[in-house]
Amino acid sequence: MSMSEAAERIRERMLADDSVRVSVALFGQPGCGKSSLINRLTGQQLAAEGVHNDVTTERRDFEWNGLVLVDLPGYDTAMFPADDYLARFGVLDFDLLLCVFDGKFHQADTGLFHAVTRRGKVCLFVRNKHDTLWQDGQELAELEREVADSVAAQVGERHPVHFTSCRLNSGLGELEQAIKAQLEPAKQERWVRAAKAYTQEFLLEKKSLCEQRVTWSAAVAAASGTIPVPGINFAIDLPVLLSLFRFIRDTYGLTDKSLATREFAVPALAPLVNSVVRYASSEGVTLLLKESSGMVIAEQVAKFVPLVGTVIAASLGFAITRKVGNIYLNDCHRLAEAVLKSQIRAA
Ligand SMILES: Nc1nc2c(ncn2[C@@H]2O[C@H](COP(=O)(O)OP(=O)(O)OP(=O)(O)O)[C@@H](O)[C@H]2O)c(=O)[nH]1
Ligand SMILES: [Mg+2]
Repeated sequence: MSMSEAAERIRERMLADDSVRVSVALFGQPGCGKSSLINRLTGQQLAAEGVHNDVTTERRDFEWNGLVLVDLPGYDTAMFPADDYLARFGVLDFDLLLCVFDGKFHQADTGLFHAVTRRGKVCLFVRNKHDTLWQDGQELAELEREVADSVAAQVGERHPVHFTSCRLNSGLGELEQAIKAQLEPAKQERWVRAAKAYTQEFLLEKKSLCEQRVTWSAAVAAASGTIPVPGINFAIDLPVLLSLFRFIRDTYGLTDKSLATREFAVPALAPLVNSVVRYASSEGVTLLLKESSGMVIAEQVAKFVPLVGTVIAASLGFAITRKVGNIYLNDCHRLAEAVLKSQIRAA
């Protein structure tokens, strides 16, 4: 396989991965925390949360990094009767549904649950506001059992109930793993890219997807390089490297907007935040390439032959772009890890 054939195959594979979408719809009584969950699962401020009761009257889609979270209006109401609800809101096209409730489980939510599960859709129960689950003289585990019992009584069979708190950010990591387990492999990858990490394990899953992307992007950048980069003695496709950096930032949720939040405004993190922002521009990548090119010798070629072919694996351009991609990946990972640790400590 020639260098350009190998690169073309890898490019197609990356495009295919990038076109995968995951859609998760949420339904439940007004105020149970659907908007808050949408924001917690993505780690982005997408939906308006509030104490006001603006009852959802239309389907609302919130999109982040290939993940579509859909806020569904009430089922079987005067406005949206049961008979055309599924077709009207495209309910059977979603990958998964979440039936969200707080307080007691609501009889009104069983109708949609039955309508979708009868048609082979997966619907998980989420009891949000776990922080409010409290009863004088009763153990938490006992209260949780009662919630699961009331779901079983309403629905007619036992189902796992996922307990979350958007206030304390608890239970979200478990819910994310439960959602992931229901998706096919390509969609699982998309889910890992888009969902916010609440555990160290999830962060490491993100890292391994990024490592693979670094290797592929380095191969394509080295193989399709046409414009010489000043200061290095071979051509590299810079836009490919820039999209790699965007991929890594998005996977870790390190957007400009989230970097401006107070979680990142810690003096000790400033150097990492600066690197993550600075190297994501053309000038920044070029600088990083120049700084790193002296340090690289074409390395462990054999390891990469199955992934990118012999010619690319042996090229200096591949070794250097891989090196640069991994430097950027490590900065992003360290930053995300530091913030996650401080969030876990604060909880
Ligand atoms: N204590 C506590 N409050 C929560 C939790 N999740 C959400 N809330 C609060 O509950 C209120 C309603 O949350 P939303 O996320 O707006 O609920 P919603 O289901 O989107 O509401 P509608 O859009 O009106 O149907 C807000 O004041 C949230 O701050 C939680 O886990 N614990
Ligand atoms: Mg809402």
